[in-house]
Amino acid sequence: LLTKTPLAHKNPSVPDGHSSRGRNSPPNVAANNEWAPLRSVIIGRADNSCFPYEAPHMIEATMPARFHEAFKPANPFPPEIVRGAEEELENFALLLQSQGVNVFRPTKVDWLQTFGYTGAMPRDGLLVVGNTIIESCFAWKCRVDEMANSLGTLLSKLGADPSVKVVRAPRPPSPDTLYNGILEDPGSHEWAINNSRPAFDAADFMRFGSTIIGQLSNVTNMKGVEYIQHHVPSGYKIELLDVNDPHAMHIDATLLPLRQGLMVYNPLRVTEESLRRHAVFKAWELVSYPFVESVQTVEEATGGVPRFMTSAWLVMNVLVLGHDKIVVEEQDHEFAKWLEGRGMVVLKAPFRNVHAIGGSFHCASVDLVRS
Ligand code: DAV
Repeated sequence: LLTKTPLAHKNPSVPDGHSSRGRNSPPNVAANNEWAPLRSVIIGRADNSCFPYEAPHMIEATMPARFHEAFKPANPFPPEIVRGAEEELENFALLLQSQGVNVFRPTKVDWLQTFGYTGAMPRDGLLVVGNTIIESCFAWKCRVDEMANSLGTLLSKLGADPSVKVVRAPRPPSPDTLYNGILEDPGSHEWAINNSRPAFDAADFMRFGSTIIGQLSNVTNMKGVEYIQHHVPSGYKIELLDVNDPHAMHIDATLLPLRQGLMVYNPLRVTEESLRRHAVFKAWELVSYPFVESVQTVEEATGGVPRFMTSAWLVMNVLVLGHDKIVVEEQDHEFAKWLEGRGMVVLKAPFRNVHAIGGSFHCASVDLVRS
């Protein structure tokens, strides 16, 4: 007997890695650290990326000075960079698939049309804690619809699983008062936003089991921290790290946990003493990034591809696959060698064009399942 099964409507840009859960099937969302074996991940998409457009004081606070004039409305990144970045992301996705990781990709979006920025940096927009996905309450106006446009279909699919909780961001109030005046925090930093509504980028937070280490920044305020604390599953607690960086935006070029008990940190931004104040690091080995000198000069070693949006500390923005495996940019030889000396297995991939658009392997991914 032949039964006709209707084919589910599929978005061709999102591989169908998601299946409805049976009793013993693996979870669709479950991750509470940065180093357990990666099983399922979102890898960003670079197509049609445009320079973000924000208030001048925000661009001044967060973006490299020599590129400020590029941050204007309807200004696509150079086409050869976007093409190169999309190839690199595709290659990165295939590399992860070859390692047995289930990979999802965002929907292709015309960011020029939507006055948006990119689909290449999903880490900024989604914080996965346990079975819960929290969408960022973006400070940047050009990013408010980024998750809906690029990952809305996937979020709806994942949210249909009763074991998964998806917390979509509320619309910012109108008018949005976030940029009216600056916020002074007790650490006497001055930030480009105030505390008038919750604002955060997920990339200002890193998971260390039940402790989530975060930072206040030019895109993350105290109301944002309280919002996340309210939505994480019970038992998880956010602690704010004292970070010395007036340009702060995202913590993932500041901290790099390699495995349980071993973390590399950026010595220009945090001290071992400030890290030790957090009980979660009590038994950890904390290693200052070993090549500070070469980071200062790496700008010349990017093969001529400009880094429009980040510092050279992007070298630390790498993805740990678990079992001591790590993906590192293929030209970062010195760091790769050092990691191997610490017992890591280094997989190399080209990513210089993605760097130009605003991040490296950690920024370009969102782990959905680590087990
Ligand atoms: O240069 O520290 C790296 C992370 C961007 N999402 C920096 C920022």
